[in-house]
Amino acid sequence: MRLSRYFLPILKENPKEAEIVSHRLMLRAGMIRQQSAGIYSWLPLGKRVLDKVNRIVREEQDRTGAIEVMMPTIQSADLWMESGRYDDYGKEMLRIEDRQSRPMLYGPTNEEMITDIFRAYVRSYKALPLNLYHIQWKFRDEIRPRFGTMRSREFMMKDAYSFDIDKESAVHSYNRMFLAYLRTFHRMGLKAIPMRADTGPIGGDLSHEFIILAETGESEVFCHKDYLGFDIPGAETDFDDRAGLQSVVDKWTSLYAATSEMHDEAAFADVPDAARVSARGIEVGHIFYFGTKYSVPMKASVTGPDGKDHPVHGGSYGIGPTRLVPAIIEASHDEAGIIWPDGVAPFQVMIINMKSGDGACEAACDDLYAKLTNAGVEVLYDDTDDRAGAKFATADLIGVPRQVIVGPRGIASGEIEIKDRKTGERQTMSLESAINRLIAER
Ligand code: P5A
Repeated sequence: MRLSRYFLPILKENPKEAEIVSHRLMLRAGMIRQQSAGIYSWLPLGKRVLDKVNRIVREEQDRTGAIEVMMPTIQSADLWMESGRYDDYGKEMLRIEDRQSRPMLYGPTNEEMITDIFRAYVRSYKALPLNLYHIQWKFRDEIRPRFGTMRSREFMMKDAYSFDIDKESAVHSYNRMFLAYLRTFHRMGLKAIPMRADTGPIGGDLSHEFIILAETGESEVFCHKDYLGFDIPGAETDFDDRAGLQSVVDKWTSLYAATSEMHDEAAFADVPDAARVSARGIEVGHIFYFGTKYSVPMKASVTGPDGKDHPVHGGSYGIGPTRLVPAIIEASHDEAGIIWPDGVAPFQVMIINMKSGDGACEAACDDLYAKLTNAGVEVLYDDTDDRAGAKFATADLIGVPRQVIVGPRGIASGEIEIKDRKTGERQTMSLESAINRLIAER
């Protein structure tokens, strides 16, 4: 992408409304625009990052055997009356009426709808286990939307729903998601700690929130420091291996970790002084096992091996992609701007032409741009006529991992510089070795 033809509305000034660094940087880097309280448009740079986040989420869901569907954002209130949650949900639910005065709502979550889909088609235990997920917008009329897309009213959620014949297999489905979440957040460069959590309006008694430690986090959390060094399950994990998965979950739940609602002072006091972490955190995922809470009132049952009817055991599993983007920035930035981890970077390489109008520089940049793009590298080429200083500032602000700096002095001897955004390290090399290296690193 040539910057001169792109849409990157960078802000020079710090926006006053932004209280935390991720919100400030997302606005300054032209990633999002607020349309009304807690409702945002995603501009091109933000959209690219959001797509990368969703790609990782999708790959890790698929790896466990979960299957992607797409449910609508607007739901009929009837389903919610069946489950009994229509009245419980309160003011957070945006209720609407269609032209026939039928009560509708903008979905804050989809347990009812997926249960309706399940009961329409599945009759036998032989179709189980089943886990269906989608990545879709949700609306919750939060009292205090704040921090940009971190807590918004309209937000994106990956929500998965599992169906099993009994509690034992439902716990295995829960464990599959538990491991998938560890892998998902790790691939985004985050250290997420599963913590025992309250189940709120979703229900059930087994639940973990996945929390990123961050000073600007909204929740108060307490955990053992060793979690920060635990190994992440590999891509070769066998998601059908019940005992194997259980042992990973046992390890990841063996030490103290709880959100403030579930905090137990006495148990925390048993954690050795030096290992006690009491901090703030951002909830990026939340998983629930709720048994037959929806299947009983909504009559979602299957015939078991015994020939009898069994209400299915369910769980639901949420990740917030539009919250993850600012969470990643909270964890990875410096004074100059964002530092994207490779897996979610909007572009892999940014080419900076230090002297626009200089024939040799332009020829070298065009050559680099064409060769890298043709090899499938995602490149943003700053071909504008801004001065070098402004280009450097933009590159640092938007945080593309590798900057290729092309200037007249270097080019005279066929050389360019590669700067690593994270470490600030610069290396001089020939145009050709730069191309080879950047293609190899793709
Ligand atoms: C689980 C999937 C649920 O709704 N039902 C379907 C269950 N869980 S949850 O904890 O309420 O939300 C799941 C994740 O969605 C993100 N999230 C938000 N992101 C931005 N703004 C919000 N207002 C918001 N509310 C929830 C979080 O990442 C949360 O873990």
